[in-house]
Formats: sequence, structure tokens, C-alpha cells
Amino acid sequence: MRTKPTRPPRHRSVRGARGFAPLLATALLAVALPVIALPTAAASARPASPAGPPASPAPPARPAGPDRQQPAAGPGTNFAVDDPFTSDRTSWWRQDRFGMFIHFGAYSNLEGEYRRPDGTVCRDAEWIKRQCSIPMSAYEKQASTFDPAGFDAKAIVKAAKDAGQRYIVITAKHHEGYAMWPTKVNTWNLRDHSAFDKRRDILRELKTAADRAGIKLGFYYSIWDWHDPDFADPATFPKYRERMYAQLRELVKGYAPALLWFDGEWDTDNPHNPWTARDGEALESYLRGLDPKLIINNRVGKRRVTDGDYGTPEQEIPAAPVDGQLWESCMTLNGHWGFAAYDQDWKSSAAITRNLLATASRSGNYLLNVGPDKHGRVPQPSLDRLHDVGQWLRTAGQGRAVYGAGYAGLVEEPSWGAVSRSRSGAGDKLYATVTDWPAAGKPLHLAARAPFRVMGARMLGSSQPVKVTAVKGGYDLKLSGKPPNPTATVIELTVRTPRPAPRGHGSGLRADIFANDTLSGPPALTRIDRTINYAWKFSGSPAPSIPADHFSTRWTGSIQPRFSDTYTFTTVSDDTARVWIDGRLLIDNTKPHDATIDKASIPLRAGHKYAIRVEHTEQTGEATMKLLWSTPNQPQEIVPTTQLYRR
Ligand code: H79
Repeated sequence: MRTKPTRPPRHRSVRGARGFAPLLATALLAVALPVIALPTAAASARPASPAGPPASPAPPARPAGPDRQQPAAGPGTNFAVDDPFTSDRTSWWRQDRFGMFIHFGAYSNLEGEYRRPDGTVCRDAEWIKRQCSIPMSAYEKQASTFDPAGFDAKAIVKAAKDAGQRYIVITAKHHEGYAMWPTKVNTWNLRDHSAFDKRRDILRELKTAADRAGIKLGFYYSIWDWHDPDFADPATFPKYRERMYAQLRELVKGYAPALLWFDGEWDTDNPHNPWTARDGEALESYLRGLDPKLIINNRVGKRRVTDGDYGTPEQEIPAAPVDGQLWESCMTLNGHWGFAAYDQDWKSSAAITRNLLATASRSGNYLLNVGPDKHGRVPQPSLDRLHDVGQWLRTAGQGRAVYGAGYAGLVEEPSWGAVSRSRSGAGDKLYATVTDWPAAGKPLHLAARAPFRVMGARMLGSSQPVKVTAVKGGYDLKLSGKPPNPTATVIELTVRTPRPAPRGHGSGLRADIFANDTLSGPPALTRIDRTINYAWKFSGSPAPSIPADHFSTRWTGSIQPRFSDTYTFTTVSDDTARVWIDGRLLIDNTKPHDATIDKASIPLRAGHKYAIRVEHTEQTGEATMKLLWSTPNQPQEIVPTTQLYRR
């Protein structure tokens, strides 16, 4: 079981934000959680997706709201909306790669410094209320003078565009609880508690400007709330939760955000945070009922691999693609999220650009923060850096290494830079971005993880030659002269990989479902499942006739790979999982666990059908079972229906 941290969980390893050295993979898994039984009102929204919805029947959509009268989503509910790795819903987010985070709130009005009545000064940014122990009355008093008249949505959107950022996420409400839109839920907001023009609504302004510029807009919303008197006490928390739902409804219905970015979901005190995994289940379900297109980060729940659509490493970049989930790294430009006048410790434009390249090369997104000052103006050092990154991306098509590009897979990550792969548009390309230019005569080595041929190579933005030689274990790239780009020089390689076997014509696996947790006796139900992509969470189960606890499933049939390659199978499971391919027990995690990733590899031949058997058991608590695959040539995805056969 997890102890109660007083601060958010950190990922296991932290990258020096200015460095370029790889990190260990982010650990986003297996967190044991206390279960507090709270009534939930989950509206299950499961839009049919062309990517292949799970076969279990969708329960009827229920009226949304935390209204305790509504029945909770029950047996038969699968909360997995689709496969975020391949769905249309997440497509823009997976392509766009680069976004702007904006931290702006009543804390911005202090610009990082609080002068106590005794004249001493305490510094912090968006945490200043708590870290400097500012009394609520004093904090409210300063907020009443907040007048961000200089907030210029068009200028901010222009800065994002100029940086090559394709989405914006702004703090609609941070931990301080202050709403940056004219919420009707309370008066602790920018219209009712400020010196700001009452006719203005900065979220509306931003939405309008972003729409005009073709930029997606998302809202950050903190669950942890330092201002609402009902937040901290579990007895009154439901009243807070009602208001939170009402605010989120205002945001979703009023501004049609593309994305919601939750925070403050962790167990903490001062004030105590009663948020539970069950609360997360209900909230995520409620939001998907409001707008099935929403993209939602994993802090909507308890920051686990099964929560929301994507993982959120903070101030760090995982060393490799994250298993089982999409991810986005959020990072500050200096040392703070909110404006702090005293913090002039800015990262260099080159470091930021290289971070973006490393992130894209591991199939991640980069959400880079700006913190406007008390007038609402983005600091000039931030604008300068954003402009530089955009300049790099615009130069000679170098942005192709980022937009629509992802994990290279075909090659090991080199020590001298990053390699991404893009199969969109101009063909199959590897983008090798060189940040450590080789000494004269020294080749750059690309270690191959799977067979591919290099059909052509060129340097973007330069006519300097690139000589490619096939060598043992991969290719050598010979460059000459000086690096044409001091930040990173992009070598575009046109590659060819073995042609995959044609798409299969499978329709799924046979599922034998048992109303016990030991796969015993005759199955209660037998059917075909199009994919193994299930998040039953606390309240769901494979079918209405199967209880939410104590059930198990055995899937059998065959699986047909499209490449002759080493396949890595990944499961996300809770409570237990076993996978056999071709009679070999590949994954064998039978000790009951919270949501956990397991993976194992096996060489397979294109077009052949291999016997597959997958077993999942659920005792109590949450339940999940997902089966993904990948090869050096095939990015992670839920094993698709077409490659699964009932026999
Ligand atoms: O919104 C931004 C942060 O305010 C929030 N998440 C990002 C996106 C965040 N919450 N916690 N943390 C980040 C890390 C917390 C670090 C802490 Fe501290 C160290 C909490 C207390 C000590 C930083 C330093 C915050 C206050 C002082």
C-alpha cells in the first residue's frame, strides 16, 4: 500500500531539465490505493470507434452528473473508450506533439513574492499561498486587486503559433481554487473577485483566438482545492465534488475544450485530499458522457497507466516510449510554472529544442509552460525562447522530425542525438537529429533493431553530403565540415522495410467468461471479443450477467502477425494475467496486483497463424485487461481485430 506523500508522486528518475542524457523509463504503474466506498454516478460513454470497439455490449448512456440518484455503471460496463494509440479521437494529439502550457491565476498577481505584515518576504509561484502560509483573508485581499488588463489572447496564440505549438492548455483553476472564467458556481473567480474588467472572459478570448488560428485549446483543472471549505473533510467532500462537476460542466459545455488536464489528484494534506480512484472512475466517465471526443490526462484518477488517456511525466522525459500508454512531458522554461519575477534561470532555446526532439523520438508530447505576469503578459525571455524553437522547426522542414513523427523503432537511440520516424506524407523517413557533431572522419553509427534499407539521405537546410554505409549491425553516416545548425542538424533518411503481410480478416478471439475468479467449471458466457482492451475498473465486468468482482476470462484462438520480426506483447492487467503464444507461456503474472504492465518478446513470421491463449482473473477492486503488441517496425497498439481469429 502506498503511504501518504505530502507532495505529488515523482517519477522514478528525473532528467536534468537542461541536459540531453537519457533517463530511465518512467514508472507509472502499480500503485496500491485505499478504497473508500463512495457513491458514484458514472455515465458510460463508449462511442463506437472504427479502430474496433470491444465486443461487450454498451450500456445505455445515462444522464450525466454526480447526482446520487443515478445508478452507478455496473456489471457489463467497459470503461475503455477506444485504443488511444490508434483512435481517431486522439489522432490530432498524437500528431501535434508540441503544446503550450499556461499557468495563470490569482497567484500571478503576487509575481512570486509575498511581503508579510512584518516586512519579511517569502517567495514562491503558484504554490505561494501554501508555501508562504498566506492567510486566506490576505490572499483573497490581494486577489481582489488582480487586474490582468494586458492579457492578450491573440498575442498568446500568436506566440504559440510562432513557437510551432499546436495546442494550448491553460489553468482554468489551480490548487488555489480560483476560477479563471466567470463560473456561476462560486464568486472565487476572475470576474467576481478581482479588479478586472467584468465584461471580459479570458478563457472565452483564448478559445476564440485559438479557434481562429487552428490551435486546440485545453483546460487544466486542479482537483485539490485550497479555497473551498468543503474540500478537505470527507464528510463534506461530496458537496465540493458537486461544485467541481458543475464547474467542469461549465467548461466543457461552455468552451468545448479539446482536452482536460487534471492535477492535484494525489494523496496529500494541508489541506487533506480525499480524492480516490473511485472518484476518478466516476469523473472520467462523467466527462466522456459530456463530450466523447475529450482527451483527458491520467491525473483525472490516480495517475496510473489505466487512468485517462495519457501519462504525465512532469519536468522529466522518459528514456523510451512508455509501455501501455501515450504520454506527454510537461516542463517549465525557468524553474517555476507561475510567474516569478525573481526567477531568471531560463533554459536555453537549444536545450528546449533538443528536449522536444528527444520527446518526439520516444512518441511523447512536449507541453512547455509560460507563466504570464500580473498584467497577463508573457515574459519576454519566454517569448524569445518560443520564437527560437519555432524558428528551428520552420527551418528547412526540420519540423518533420517532430510533427507526425514518433519512436524510430528500427534503430537504437544513438548517443549523438535522437532519431524519429515519420510515415506520413513524404514516405517512410527516419529523422536523425545530430546534436553532438562527430569529430572529422568519425562516422555516426545507427544500430539496427530490425532489417531496413536506406534508399537515400540528405541533410535538411544544407547541401553538405551525407554518406551512408551499411556496416555490421546497421549503418554508418559520414558527415563532413561544420554542423550547419548549432542546435541540431537533421539527417533525413528515406528507408524501406520488408513489406508486411496483408491485413488479416480475423474477427476476434473466443472468450470464455467465468463467474468465478479461478477459470473453473463451465463458463457462464462464451462469445467473440474483437480485441482485448478492457478497463472494467471497480464497477464494470465483461457482461451484465457477470458480477463486478470474482470473475475470470480465457481467450483462445490464433493470432496472425504482419511482419516477420520479434513481437513484444504487453499486458496491462489487474488482478492477474497469463499469455501463451504458440504454446509458450510468455506472460505469467499470477500474483494478484494493481494495474501492472508485463511484457515479453517472441519472434514470429508474417502471415502465419499462431495459437494464442490469454487468461485474466479478477478477485476484488479494480479490473483491467489489455493486450498490446509492437515490433521495431510496428508501434505499440492494442492487437487489432483483423489479426485475431477464434480458432
Ligand atoms: O501545475 C504545476 C505545479 O504547480 C503542479 N503540477 C504542475 C503541472 C505541481 N504540484 N506539485 N508539483 C508540481 C511538484 C511539487 C513539488 C513540491 Fe513544492 C515541492 C511541493 C512542495 C515542495 C514546489 C516547491 C511546489 C511548492 C514548493
